[in-house]
Amino acid sequence: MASMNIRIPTRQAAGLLGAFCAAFFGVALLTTPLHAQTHARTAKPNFVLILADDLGYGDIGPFGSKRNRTPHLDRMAREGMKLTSFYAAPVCTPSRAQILTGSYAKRVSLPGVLGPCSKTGLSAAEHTIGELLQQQGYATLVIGKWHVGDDVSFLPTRHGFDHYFGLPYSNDMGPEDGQLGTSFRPPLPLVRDEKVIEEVKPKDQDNLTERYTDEAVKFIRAQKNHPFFLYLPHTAVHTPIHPGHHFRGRSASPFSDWVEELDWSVGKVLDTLQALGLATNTLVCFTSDNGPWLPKGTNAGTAFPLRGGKGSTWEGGMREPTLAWWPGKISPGSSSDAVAANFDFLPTFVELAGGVVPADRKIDGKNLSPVLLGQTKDSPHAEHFYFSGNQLQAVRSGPWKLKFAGLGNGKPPKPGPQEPDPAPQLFNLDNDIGEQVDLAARHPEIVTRLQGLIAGMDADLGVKDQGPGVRPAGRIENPVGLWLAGHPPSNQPSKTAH
Ligand SMILES: [Ca+2]
Repeated sequence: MASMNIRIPTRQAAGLLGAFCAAFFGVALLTTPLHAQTHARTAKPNFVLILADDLGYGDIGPFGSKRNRTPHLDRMAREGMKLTSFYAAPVCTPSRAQILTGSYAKRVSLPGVLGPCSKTGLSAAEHTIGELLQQQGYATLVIGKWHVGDDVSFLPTRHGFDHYFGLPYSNDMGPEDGQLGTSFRPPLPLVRDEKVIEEVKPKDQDNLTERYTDEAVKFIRAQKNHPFFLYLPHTAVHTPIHPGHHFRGRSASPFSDWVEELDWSVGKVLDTLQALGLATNTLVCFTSDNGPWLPKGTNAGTAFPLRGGKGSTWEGGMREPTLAWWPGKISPGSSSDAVAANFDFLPTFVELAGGVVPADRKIDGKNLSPVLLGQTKDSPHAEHFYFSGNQLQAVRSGPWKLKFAGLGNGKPPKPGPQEPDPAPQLFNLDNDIGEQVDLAARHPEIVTRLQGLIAGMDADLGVKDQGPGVRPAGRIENPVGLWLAGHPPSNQPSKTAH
């Protein structure tokens, strides 16, 4: 595989700034001992965020899986912290939008799954996690599934990442797979930075996890003396299921094989950090983008003991198996049930890097580092909201969850007039993590309090219309799809591509 050519324009700019500062503060630098300068340069922690796709709450050993062998994730939990009330969005695109912007997907107008040649994508006006860490002098790389827009203007290199390598959207969005009906589907593109370098055929998908992992290891080695942020959103374990040949057939099912390969990949990252002496200066987080895609049967994971799966606002759709590892900083074998969410990565990483999240717009994320570092057991969130697309369907405050829409186990609504939703249901998640016992009639005062929280969110982001807190997505009228130069697909972008 070709080695990565590191091109880092922001650091050239940082170099110019550094030269200016050195001239201006030259006397101070000359009087500072060299070892102190070196320490100041290396003190910023590195960040690695590993995201699985469609992996369920019960799919890894630390969260109770007996089906999938995950020794490396087991080790990550043993040496780090398990986050047991950590939330994503119910599907791919909004979940990634939350990670990148630190905000609810509805707030940044990316509530639904984007297809190839999408007219919408991540707005250039957002301060992404990559952009904010670049400003702190970090080298930034995305490897894997981006999925917040595939026009070049929406790609990672335009949103705060020095480089990109990966399949930019779901692995079932190529011509071989029928998930998107008749909408436009070019061959699956493998992209480096802003160029398609290969068409990914089904058999090529078998190699993706290994290739992503090789790129990750190379990047970490190349940046060992420089602060870095590696965002590694795997294609695994989204259908179609494609474990690598070293893993295929080694467990009970292809799905389990792929989980085990994903686990191997995590181990490679951890081992590389330790071999380079970077472990004590690197925060590694592992989570999933949404719950298991249950209708896929044996090709789906499990959210057990949670109710529901991908697409739903039951816990199984949005609560993810999450681990945080930072030897010497995060207490080994610890666990936190504090409510947290994937939009917390942005403020957490930026503040740990010594930066400040810009206050020119509302973001929903909070700095989780006091929880991770054992300074508090309390969640920074007084409440958490569950959206399905643009519809608010539930709210959680402490142990209490009020679910007032989407009560049909997450199945998509049938066309035509909809039946009115049944009465809101209230669950105590501390005692009833599987959302089986409706306590609404027993605790009307709690229902009323939670309904007040819903009213507050409705006033912010709106119900049917967009509220004042909604910011527009990026939009491009004539998106250029991703395909090999000189090899446009035979079918052209459809006017219905959204
Ligand atoms: Ca997903």
